[in-house]
Amino acid sequence: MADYHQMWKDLGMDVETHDQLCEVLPQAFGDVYLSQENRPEGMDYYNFVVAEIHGVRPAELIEHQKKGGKVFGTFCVYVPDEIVFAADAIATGLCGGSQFWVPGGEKVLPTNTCPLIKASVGARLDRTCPFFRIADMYVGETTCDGKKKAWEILAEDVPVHVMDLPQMKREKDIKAWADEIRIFRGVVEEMTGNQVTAESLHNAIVLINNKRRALSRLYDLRKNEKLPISGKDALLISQIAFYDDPTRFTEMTNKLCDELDQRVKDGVSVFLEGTKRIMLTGTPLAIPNWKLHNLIETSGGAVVCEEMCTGTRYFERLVDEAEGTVDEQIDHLAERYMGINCACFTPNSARIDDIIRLAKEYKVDGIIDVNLKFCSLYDCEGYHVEKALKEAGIPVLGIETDYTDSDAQQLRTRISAFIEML
Ligand code: BJ8
Repeated sequence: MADYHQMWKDLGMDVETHDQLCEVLPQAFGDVYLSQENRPEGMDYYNFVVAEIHGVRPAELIEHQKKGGKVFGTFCVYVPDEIVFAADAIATGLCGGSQFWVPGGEKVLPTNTCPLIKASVGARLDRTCPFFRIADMYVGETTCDGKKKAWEILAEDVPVHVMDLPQMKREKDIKAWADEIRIFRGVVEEMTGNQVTAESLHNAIVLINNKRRALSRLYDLRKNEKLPISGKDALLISQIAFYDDPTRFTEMTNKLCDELDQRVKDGVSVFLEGTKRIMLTGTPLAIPNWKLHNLIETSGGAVVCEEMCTGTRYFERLVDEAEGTVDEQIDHLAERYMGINCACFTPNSARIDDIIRLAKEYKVDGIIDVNLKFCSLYDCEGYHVEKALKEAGIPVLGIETDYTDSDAQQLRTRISAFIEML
């Protein structure tokens, strides 16, 4: 990796502590990713992105800022990137997926907060992630209680705008979300000094839809009997989608899909025949959380789909691309985004329907319902998920875990036993 120490210093980072992270990440990535056999050549791009994770993209964001541009950090798939890009700004995902940042979050949050929140707060307060330093403004949302309180803590250190996400999906709630997007537009326009116009918003909708199309193409390829790509690799691509340049990401993902199309034609699979097809459902797996995919794919299973925010919830369904006024297009955004099924909604039965549909589409043998420790939303919803799956005759295993490796052995035993009985 090139030397980015000066850039990190200029960002006010704790470079010494950050060096410790830089030391362990390549090893972890090598163990989990580079050890795989017969990986598609197109994965070279994503390997490069991870190898330079705190270098290349941060440098691009800083370049954008030097030209007067702004960067917005987001934490949830309900926040519409389109508004940000339409104002000539850049949106980047900020969710923390490493245990490295958790102790920093625990200094200000109760221990029994989910690791995703603790890691995100720790990455900011400990000054050990360039993305968290670069963002001019954080965009929070009122999804779960832990996040709501985390925004208040982060707001002491960085400008935060919170979007009030409704928790039901009645007509008035969709209208309310459209209003929140209108308020967000005003905030973004003020911060950037740029206008969101009908034309720029239309272009941004097409830009982000194209990213969704590429991801959807990638996931469709995982529906094949012979899997041209591992679940681990697909997860990595989903994670990178949150912060890479959308145009380049779309291009590289489509290029990879061309290679995978050829693999399908040639009958190439990265798994042995008879490998059990597993779908994951539940809380998101923020980068670099590769723990479960690694355990499953080294225990006789192949992950074929993630009904997660780092998965289908991120890209399914497009925003209507019909041209119109900014207001009309914002209504289209609200409709698309309110179609995401997060456990913070009640009722959330459409998520159960999604899970059953995806299980059929991806021909899964079994489902692992994953819950990040202390996420009571997904934990409670697990009751309905597991009940519906049992009724549908789809085997399910419920798992609760965090970012540490302390339960890896125990999880491996449970996952192996589950896969064996499929
Ligand atoms: S749309 S899943 S990205 S809120 S895991 S922080 S819910 S306590 S991340 Fe999420 Fe948006 Fe929903 Fe997706 Fe809270 Fe649960 Fe932690 Fe979570």
